[in-house]
Amino acid sequence: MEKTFSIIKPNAVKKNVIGDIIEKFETSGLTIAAAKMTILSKDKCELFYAEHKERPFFGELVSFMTSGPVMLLCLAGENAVLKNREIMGATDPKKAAPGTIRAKHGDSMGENAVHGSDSPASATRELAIFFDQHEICNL
Ligand code: 3AN
Repeated sequence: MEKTFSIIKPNAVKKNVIGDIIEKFETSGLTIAAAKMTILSKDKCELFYAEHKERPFFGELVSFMTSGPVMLLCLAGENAVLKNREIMGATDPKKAAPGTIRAKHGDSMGENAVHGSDSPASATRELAIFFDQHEICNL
């Protein structure tokens, strides 16, 4: 059973669509192994997005991601990383395939409703930033 990391971003939480997004995960074969509502600290958010530090949108990205509550999730399932990337859709909601979470709930490149790890190695790194090992259920 593979695990991946997901964030339901502040714009999606504000729109009250957490339930709709979780339903999409569950009906696509992913199971919630951990969940946490929180507001990200600037420090943890910058650590999480460290690879984008030099990008022009970094400041805007951190300020948006710390602007309100988010839901942090560990999703488990067969090929969870790839499956979650498919369910999310492309980074730009305008280019995301119909039926994907970003096509439905994304507002822009930055405010694109969800994050999902891009590889099993990223999933391990990202989960370790936000969850203690005992907080993740082995399903
Ligand atoms: P993805 O989340 O689809 O893997 P990345 O890794 O290229 O996309 O980008 C990480 C995050 O940075 C994205 N989720 C998005 O919120 C933000 N981002 C990427 N490109 C832009 C951009 N041109 N303007 C604003 N934010 C961006």
